[in-house]
Amino acid sequence: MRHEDAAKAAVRGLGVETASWAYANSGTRFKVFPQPGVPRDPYEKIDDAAVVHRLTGAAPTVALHIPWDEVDDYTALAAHARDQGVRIGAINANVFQDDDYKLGSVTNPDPGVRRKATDHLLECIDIMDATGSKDLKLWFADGTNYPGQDSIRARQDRLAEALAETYGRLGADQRMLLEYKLFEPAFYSTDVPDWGTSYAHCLQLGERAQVVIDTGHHAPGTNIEFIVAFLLRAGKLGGFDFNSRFYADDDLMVGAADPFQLFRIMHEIVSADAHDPAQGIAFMLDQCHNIEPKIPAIIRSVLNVQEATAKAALVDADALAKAQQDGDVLGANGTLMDAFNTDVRPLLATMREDQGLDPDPVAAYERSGHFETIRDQRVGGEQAGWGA
Ligand code: LRH
Ligand code: MN
Ligand code: MN
Repeated sequence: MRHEDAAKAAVRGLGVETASWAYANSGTRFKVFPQPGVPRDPYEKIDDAAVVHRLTGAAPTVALHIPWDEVDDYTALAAHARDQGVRIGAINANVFQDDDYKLGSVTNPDPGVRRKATDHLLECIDIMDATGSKDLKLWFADGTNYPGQDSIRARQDRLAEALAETYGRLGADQRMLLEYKLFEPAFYSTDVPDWGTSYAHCLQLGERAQVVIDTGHHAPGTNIEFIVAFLLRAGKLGGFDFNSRFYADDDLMVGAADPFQLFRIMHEIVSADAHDPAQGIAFMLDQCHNIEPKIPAIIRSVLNVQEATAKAALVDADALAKAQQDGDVLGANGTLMDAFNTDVRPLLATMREDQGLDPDPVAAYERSGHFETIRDQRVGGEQAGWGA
């Protein structure tokens, strides 16, 4: 297969999961700027996700966050998604916005609070059963602010206990995806601060526990593609929360701040054939669109992932392997850079035309009149519950 055909094939198979909360109003702790036309309930968030999928052909699933997306009937919500042409993706558990969780959720020193938190994780598995979701995504805000505030070791024991109980409740075809984050909201110690901690817990839990890499959750300068390569080799990479950052957990559009980093990540993925959907890696977006219009920003983000994937698939693998084997440092690096520096937009435009899509999904959205419709129909849209 020609490199260009291989690139198109790699991109065509890739599904990017969008996040329900990205369609709702969000902001920083300083201010939320409400936007016209944002969804008023989870049903409308799914409607927006379906618009993104219709225009890109590449966003077939949408992640929920519970209780932000709480509804009476999850079977009905999943049916609504199906009617709109999308499916429910990961169920994200939220154990970080209740007064009881001031000192932590599953690692709280109070066994009653730990019970409440673990019960919420179990409830999220009920929602997976009702919606057909295969992934339980866990991120814990747990940690401490002051040295001596709590026992770091005891908190690890409590975490392991809650994870084991939750893992035991998973169905045979369901996974637990454990996300880590360097710091925030805890500032002194975080209970799952890095991939090593997540990996160690997942290893102990079993095959269906895997690590999620949120690209915004690392110290500046961290080599994320190394983490990708390591976890892939160990069979422990469950997926990504894609976004980009300049300083901390900025949650900006993936590929906006550092498209080269996204390319390097996708190079590790493509060179291990892990973009093949059969490998089960979840390519999710975890972003907030605080000042830019949300649906076009999410479309742009999907395209950014596609562009990085196409470039990664254009890497001349034979030439790279030969240069590496020969110790040709400049040749190897040049092979990678040739692919990165290729403008893949024309290739992706023709791929979309072959798929019966508009070659420019952002422009197609602007022309569609969808924004004007939701602006007029939806009054009083929801806040994501994030950064309020
Ligand atoms: C935490 C996080 C996690 C949450 C989401 C809203 O910073 O990345 O994935 O579920 O943000
Ligand atoms: Mn995340
Ligand atoms: Mn985050």
